Amino acid sequence: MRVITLLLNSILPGTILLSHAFKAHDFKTCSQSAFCRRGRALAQRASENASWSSPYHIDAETVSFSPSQSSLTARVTSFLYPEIHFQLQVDILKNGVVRVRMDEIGGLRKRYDEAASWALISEPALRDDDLNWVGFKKGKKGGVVKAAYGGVELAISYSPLKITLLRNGREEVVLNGRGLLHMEHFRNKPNQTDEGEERPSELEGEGGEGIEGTREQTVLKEPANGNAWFEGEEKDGYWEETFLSWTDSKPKGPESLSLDVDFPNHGHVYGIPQHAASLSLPSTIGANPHFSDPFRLYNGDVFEYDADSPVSLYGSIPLMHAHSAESTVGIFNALASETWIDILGSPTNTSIATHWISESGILDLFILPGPTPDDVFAQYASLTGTTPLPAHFAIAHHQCRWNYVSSDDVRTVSKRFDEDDMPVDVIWLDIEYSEEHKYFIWDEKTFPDPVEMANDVASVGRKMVVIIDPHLKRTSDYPVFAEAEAKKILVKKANGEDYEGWCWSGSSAWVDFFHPDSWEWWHKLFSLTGKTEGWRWAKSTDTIFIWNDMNEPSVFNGPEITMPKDSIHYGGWEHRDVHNINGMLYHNQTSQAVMRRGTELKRPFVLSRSFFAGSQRFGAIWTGDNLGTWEHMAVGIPMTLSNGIAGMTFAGADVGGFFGNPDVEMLVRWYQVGAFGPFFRAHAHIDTKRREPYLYNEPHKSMFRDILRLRYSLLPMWYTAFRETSVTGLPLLRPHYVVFPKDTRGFAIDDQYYVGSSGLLVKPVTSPGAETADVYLAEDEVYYDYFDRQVYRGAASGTTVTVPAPLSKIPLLRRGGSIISTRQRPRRASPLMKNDPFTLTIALDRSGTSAKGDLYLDDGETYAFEKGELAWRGFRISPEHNKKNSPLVLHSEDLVTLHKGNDVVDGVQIKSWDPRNAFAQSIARVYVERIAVLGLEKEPKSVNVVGGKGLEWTFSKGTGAKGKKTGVASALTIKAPGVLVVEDWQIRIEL
Ligand code: NBV
Repeated sequence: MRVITLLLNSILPGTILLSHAFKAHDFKTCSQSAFCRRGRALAQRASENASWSSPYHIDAETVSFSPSQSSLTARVTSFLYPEIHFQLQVDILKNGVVRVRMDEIGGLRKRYDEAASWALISEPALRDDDLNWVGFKKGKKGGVVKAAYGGVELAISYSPLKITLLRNGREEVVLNGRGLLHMEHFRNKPNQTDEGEERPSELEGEGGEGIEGTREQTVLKEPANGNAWFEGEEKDGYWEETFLSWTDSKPKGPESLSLDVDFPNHGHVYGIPQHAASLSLPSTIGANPHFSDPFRLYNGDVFEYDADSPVSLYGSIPLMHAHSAESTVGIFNALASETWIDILGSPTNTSIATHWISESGILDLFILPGPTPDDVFAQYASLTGTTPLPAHFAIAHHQCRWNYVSSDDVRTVSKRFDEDDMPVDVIWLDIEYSEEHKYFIWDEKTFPDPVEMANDVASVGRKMVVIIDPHLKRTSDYPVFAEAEAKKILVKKANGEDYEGWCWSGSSAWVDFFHPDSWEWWHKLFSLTGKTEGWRWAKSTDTIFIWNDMNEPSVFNGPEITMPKDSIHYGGWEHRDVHNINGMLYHNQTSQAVMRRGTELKRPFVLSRSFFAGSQRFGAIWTGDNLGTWEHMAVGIPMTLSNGIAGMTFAGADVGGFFGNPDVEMLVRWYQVGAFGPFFRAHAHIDTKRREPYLYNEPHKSMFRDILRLRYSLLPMWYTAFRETSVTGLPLLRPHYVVFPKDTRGFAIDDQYYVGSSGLLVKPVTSPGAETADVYLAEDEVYYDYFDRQVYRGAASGTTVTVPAPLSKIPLLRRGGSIISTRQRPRRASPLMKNDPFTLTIALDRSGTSAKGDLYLDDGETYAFEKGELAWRGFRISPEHNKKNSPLVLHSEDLVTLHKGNDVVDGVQIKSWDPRNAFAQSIARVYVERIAVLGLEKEPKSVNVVGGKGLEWTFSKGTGAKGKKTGVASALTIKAPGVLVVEDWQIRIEL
């Protein structure tokens, strides 16, 4: 903190110093946010009024259907304001997803309606061409329409308006069942506010540039019977509100949206990241003092956040899963404005009521019908996309610090890793590389030779990541600012002038990435070809990748450390409408810039702090400024799991904690957590002691080395898992409810997880002094300790086993039935492993005879894989025949050929698949150096390559996989089997 204050002192003039900055009280609670107060008060009135009924109803004569009956439109009116109408549209999409949209018709102004267009990969298609389609039909008695499809039924009741998704007659999702729907219509501002304050008349009726379809300004009559029972007595914060020293002018007046979304038959909800909270989300109404406020989604730079709280952090994804043993369903509420979500679980834990309150925007909600978690992932991925296959180095080990202070410091860090035989792929540079925080511009005093530095780092296969923050120092000698100003692409203040705020660079401006003119220009800055006009980052190389921090955006002297809500973006939209998307657009454009900067398209790597639904398409995120405490280490796991639930699976927390000086025990454990997370980066605040792993003494130094080497040996597994998520949208880290959706005992488990489909079950230790760890096994299957082959047996009803976990060891089990490919040669950086041989480890399942796994490989940096330049191998062991003591045969197969017949294999465009493609040929000599088979019942009689030679092997006696046995598993080790990884072969084990 001291250093931050010093830094701030040096960049900010005198007394505006942020004595108030970076504290919990800098951020609003619901009671400090007028629309949230209004929304919660509405819910309160509803709960206290037994005869409460939603005033919103469908005007029956306006109901119409699309020709295919997959889309319904209708006019909705509230009894309270008969002159105001809303257009409702309910679409049933191709994959069974239901989209519900509602907007005011001909309102005085226009509600923001573009959030979904930024989040979605494309406009989703209607279920038009489905032959078995039974579309919307009016109910016999009227007053309800129904559509039945794919095992579910959608029922829309007219009055009050209610939308229900049913499965086998059971209610799965109910919208407006409790009557909390309220789309505050646009109104005329009275000349005087309730507080008696005069308002400038020119703000009245402003909708912003280019917004069409506004209604004549009519003065609405108050309903005769009064609306106070519904809207409340007070016009609370309709036209203006003040928080600390900031006043938010609200030229559009009240326009909030409230909706209850209930899950009458689901006891757990997950998702809506990012919060430091458990995976299974707690109730926000009730006794828990940490969760007395609703979960908030409002991207913010939250300093030293609490490890157990509904406070909004850096990113927002309005995606929620609801889960029970019977089904999983999802909700994607495509809103980009500040949003609060109350959650109320029933005392019996069998139903959950949620209430979503957003400041602005149209209703645009997607119901994902499931019924399995995997289905919900696929449905969400079909809307917002998946994490593309990253550049291979990005999944390796990253070393960061605020700051490596000079190019020689960088060289030394890289060298020190080598001297201690610790692998690392990326050295990062934080903001101090730049001259006066003018990003892109190297501080020549400390970084006189950036290109040579990057090349030196690259000489051992390493990359660099350099930070580019979005605040631009407002000085004409900074070409990035000068060009942006000249192009008129900066965010504006409410009065139309360029917005100015304070950040690291002092007085700063922000590019409006909603402005299409900013896109090509931003890409050009990164060009390495020199074939562009204007300024570009010439002092860069293609081994330098990018980190986008502070893109919520963080503004030191702004309300809640961000931009005022009445700032104006392209199209005249207010910042309040688009706040949660802002960071994603920056991430998107940087990612495209990096992808296109050379002569050939290359996979980009851009880390972003802020994110929204769809951000997974643009790179990785991290969980921001955590603390070096056990508590923060622990909560990083459910946070990463929650991000994965919401599609943002390429995520991780700062290893070691950003703030503070973790002791060595904590740091070793944190590396273990990081090594089993998708994004694995050590990072530390400028005020902390250096803590690179080579700085420690034995025995800890070896522990760090071992865990880093373990990560590297498992990179083939991680890359294969990334391939899978890039195709399916399934998260890389899978919590229990995802893997065992019917096992109620696992629904709240969030401190252990499976990695992809590899069968690895991880239970990181996150408390001091541990010698053992309890691991929950949800199934009747054999599990093997990764390191010593100790056998643990699960039970169909679930059971907990105790696994030794001394400091040197992360509790890590292999699920019986899995085959994992590793590379065991220690290297300095992952590109140097390209031609290394593989080890296959086969963990036989409880039958003692079967297991399978896959291995995906490609060049790791280009898009040639989309044209079939790849190898996707399947390994499978099974008995040769059904008789007792049958030999076991291990098959190596080409999975693309097995999937052939489709032009597209799992999303990979393969026109005419050639297993001998150029990439496969480039690794044609890469061989399998060892095969281990765990859990054989007895020593083999012989082992040979089918059609080839007999092989050398050793057998270590031990427990077989069959039956309820414990002890150390038997292990057959086949050394140098002489088989090639990209070829088909079979190995026969005679028993
Ligand atoms: O750029 C400095 C830091 C960075 O190290 C950290 O990872 C970000 O989350 N940045 C925030 C700004 C200042 C934090 C106090």
